[in-house]
Amino acid sequence: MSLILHAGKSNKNAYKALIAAEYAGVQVELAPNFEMGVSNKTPEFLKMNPIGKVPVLETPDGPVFPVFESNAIARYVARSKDDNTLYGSSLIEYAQIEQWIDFASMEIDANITKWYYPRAGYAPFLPPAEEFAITSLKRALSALNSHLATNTYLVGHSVTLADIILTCNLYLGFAYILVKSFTSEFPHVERYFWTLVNQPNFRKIVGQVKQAEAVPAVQSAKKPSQPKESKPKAKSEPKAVAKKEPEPKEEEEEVAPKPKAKNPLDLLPPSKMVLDEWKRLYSNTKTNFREVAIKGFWDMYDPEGYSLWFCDYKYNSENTVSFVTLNKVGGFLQRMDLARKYAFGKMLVIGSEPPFKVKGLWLFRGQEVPQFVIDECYDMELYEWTKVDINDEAQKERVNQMIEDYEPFEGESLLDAKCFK
Ligand SMILES: N[C@@H](CCC(=O)N[C@@H](CS)C(=O)NCC(=O)O)C(=O)O
Repeated sequence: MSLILHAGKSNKNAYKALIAAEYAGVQVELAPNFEMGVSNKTPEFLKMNPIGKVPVLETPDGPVFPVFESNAIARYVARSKDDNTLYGSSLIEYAQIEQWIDFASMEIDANITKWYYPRAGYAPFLPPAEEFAITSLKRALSALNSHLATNTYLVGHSVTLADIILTCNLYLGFAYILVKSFTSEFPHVERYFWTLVNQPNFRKIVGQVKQAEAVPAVQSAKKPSQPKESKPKAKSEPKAVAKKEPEPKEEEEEVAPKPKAKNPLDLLPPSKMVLDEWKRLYSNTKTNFREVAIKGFWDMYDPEGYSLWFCDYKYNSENTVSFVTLNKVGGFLQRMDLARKYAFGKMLVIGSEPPFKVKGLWLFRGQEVPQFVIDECYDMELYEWTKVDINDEAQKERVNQMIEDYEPFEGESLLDAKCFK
């Protein structure tokens, strides 16, 4: 039997329970026909949550035993099945998960909403209060960034309830107010956020997330949400602290969709090199790699239609834990999915002991690292990019060795070699 969750479809607080349900294998359904401002003001709803806020969960014990407050709901969902690791596997992990849940709520969510809600018109705008919220948020993100430099997840080696709650809170920020120039100060938080929101269990609930392109301009405070019948715009008085569920997706839908622009790389003069042919040759060559694949690569290579690039991770000294380093590279390749039609890449994780070096080779359509990749994939700025001079035999040999996973590479063994094709 499904648990019923009362909330709108784009409520980040409801996402917490819905994502936890995916991980825990619990069935949770959104109440049908829920309408924000109407459904949560009925007498039946107010019996479940007297403050009239969402989300609220109906439990199998009936409407007399509902649960409100999104963290409590997510905890209930996570604990309604025993055989999952959302709460870790020891008392100390449990305590740390609770610690990060509080941190996510009090230090991250509270400061993001203190910054965003006044700008969106859900609370009064006071410049010194905004300044304090931003300073406090930066302080929290900086601590989080340091923790994530050596940890893939907040606690242990897999997703826990703390990651779910923190990511949902960060989602509101990334989607509506935390622009790239703000988040780039916290590269490990960026890597963590994009890796988690792209996990299938998150993606299924949240969909594809796009980072805010601008900090919203200040709006005048909106009126409180009212049942539709009362025609709130005509009759109700504006109330300074009126708070309404931000329903971003619905807001977005009001804007007419822009026609999809053609990728500028599709407008380049045709190339004799067919990327898929090279990818096939690479995948199908099992023996005599030098003679077959590498030779085939240079026979196909079109230096006018394509360019080759070395990349070098800028923060190798932080690569102190092997699986965190491997996850970092894996996440990068996942995020490069948008460039599959235009790129081929090899990423080497080098060294037999920490700190590991991450170096790569990329083949891109065109003569530059494509701008849409720089714009969309934040990992790009974590690397130093150098165009390969194919007239330099030493550089050409380095290309060959990277394609081939040659060992020892620059005198060191390889921990791993990942291919993007
Ligand atoms: N601390 C609560 C916050 C709930 C909350 O603020 N809900 C908003 C939507 S995100 C709401 O229902 N607003 C309607 C109102 O204020 O009347 C939780 O985590 O569940």
